[in-house]
Order: sequence, then structure tokens, then C-alpha cells
Amino acid sequence: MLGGYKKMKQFISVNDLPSVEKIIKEAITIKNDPYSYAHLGKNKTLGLIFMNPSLRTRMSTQKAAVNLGMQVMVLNIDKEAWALEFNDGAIMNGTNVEHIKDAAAVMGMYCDIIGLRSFPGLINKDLDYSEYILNKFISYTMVPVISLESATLHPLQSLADLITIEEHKSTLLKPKVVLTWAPHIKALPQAVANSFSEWMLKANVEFIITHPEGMNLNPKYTEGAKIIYQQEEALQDADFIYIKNWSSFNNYGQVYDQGEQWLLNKDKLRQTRNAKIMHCLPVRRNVEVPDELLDGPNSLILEQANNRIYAAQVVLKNILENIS
Ligand code: SN0
Repeated sequence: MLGGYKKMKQFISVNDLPSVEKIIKEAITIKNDPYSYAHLGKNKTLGLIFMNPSLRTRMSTQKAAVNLGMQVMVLNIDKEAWALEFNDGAIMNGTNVEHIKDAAAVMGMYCDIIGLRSFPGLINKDLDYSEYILNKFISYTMVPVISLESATLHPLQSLADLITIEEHKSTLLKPKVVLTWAPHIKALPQAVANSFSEWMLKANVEFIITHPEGMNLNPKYTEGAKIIYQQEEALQDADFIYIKNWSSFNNYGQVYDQGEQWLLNKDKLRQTRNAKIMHCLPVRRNVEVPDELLDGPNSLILEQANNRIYAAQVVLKNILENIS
């Protein structure tokens, strides 16, 4: 039986979708009637495997699966399971107890769809950008895999972000969306920003990225975006401001420590078109974004978090339709 199993769909980037426009419409339809496919997932199990912490991804994806009638198993593999070995041919006489080859194959037997969170180490760029954890997992698990934020991309977040923009944009203008780098005390992945850029470039928006010089993202994901190094100039006439920190791509994983002047406030937004404020959360309040913006009338942070449910649900629905 196993040998004959044909792998179906996966969702690890925007490129796994036939149409961004269609998936957004479908997500909004589902949001208006979340239990309309309550039997689609009957007798199907979703496994959510976390190698790193999570709040929204874990709860929203579980909620989405339950809305579709699925069973869900969550494994915080970094804390609760055996330490994993990733190297093929390794002589496993050290601290790693189980090979990804065996772990992923077994989890695929217990689940019909698997979601995986696998952050980058932020030490070796080539290794992180090869997505070796996600790819090894995909090659050994035999069932469709959904990224719950991989080393380089976070497609469920970007899908929720685009649903949110679609819901809040004015119907008259093509919205101007600005992704701005923000200060942070720690080295964070580039995944959310890479992914947001990749999605915005496929959406019907004017897209601008602003960041300190040298803090560019991987050009693979930003090609076609307008990049402006002056934050104030970039924010002119913005309709949506997506605020996110990322660590250096060039000087890989390094924290940019002269970034305080990139912290936004109400005053700096005067030249915008009464811009909406977006952040994927978790946010370090008053380090990345001040309270006055997060708690202000233009904040969309909770709408984004809510839309994580429908982003996950539309993806699960499409995969379930492929495998049932
Ligand atoms: C993650 C990131 O990729 O930026 C998850 C975002 C959805 N964020 C963090 O790791 C924040 C950690 C911190 O200490 O603020």
C-alpha cells in the first residue's frame, strides 16, 4: 500500500496555489459560513508538528481543522519527542535519538495531512535556504505537508494578511502597501517578510519595501518590489503599513543594532492615507511597534490573527478535496 501512495498537494509557498485571487475569494466565502464543509474532514487526521514555539499558528490551524470536521494531533517535537537526526548516513552515537527518515514516515502513517513548523538556525544561510528540514520531512512523510512557517517562508501568515488587506482596502484605489523593517533586540527569521513580499507581488497592490541599507531580504522574493531606504519617503500615501523585523540576510543572522529611528509613531504616519497598521504577532510592544499604533483605531493586528483561521481552513479544504 505504501509504495503505491501518490503524494498529493502541498502548501509551502504561494507557488503551490493555482490562483491567489481565487483562494482569497474562497477564504472569504468560508469565513462567512465556516461550517459549510463540516463533513469534508470526517475520519481525517491533521498532525501539527512544532519544532519551535507557536500560539496563533497552532490554535488557528487546529480551529480550522475542527471546523472541517477533522481530528487533530499536536506534537511539540522539540520538547516532547526524541531528539531528531537529519544527516543521512549518520552514525547516531550522540544525542540525537531518532532519524527524521523514520519519524516523518511514521507520522505520515498516523495523519492524512501534516503541518510542520521549522524555523531557521540563522547561522548557515545556505542550509536554512535549502529548507533541509522541511524538504527531508516532505520526502519521507508520504502525505501532503503544510508549512506552519519554514526556515524561509510563512505562507499561511501571508494568506491571512492578504485576506485582511482585501477586506479593508478601499474599492476605488489600488492600495499602496508598505513593508517596513522595525527594530528588535533579537535575530528573527526573514520568513514572514520574504513571504509577505512574495504574496504582495502576486496581488493587485502597489508594493514598497523600506529597510535600512544593507538589510535587504533575499532578492529571490523581492524582485519587482520598489525598495526605498528612507522610511518617511516610503510611507508617503501608504494605505497599509506592514511592520516587521528581520535579521540580516547578507550578514546572515546578525542583528542590526542602529535601528531605533525606524520605530514608528503616530506622528510619522501623517503623510500616509490614514494607513492601517499590520503586524503578524507576536510583537515586542514599544520595541518593534508602539502601543499607540497597536492599540489605535487603524490597527488590524487582531483581524490578521482572526484571518489565520480562514487561511488555514481554505488550504486544508483544498487539500482534503484532493485526497478524499
Ligand atoms: C517569529 C518570526 O519569524 O519572526 C514568528 C512570527 C510569526 N517571531 C519570533 O520568533 C519572535 C521572537 C521574539 O523573541 O520576539
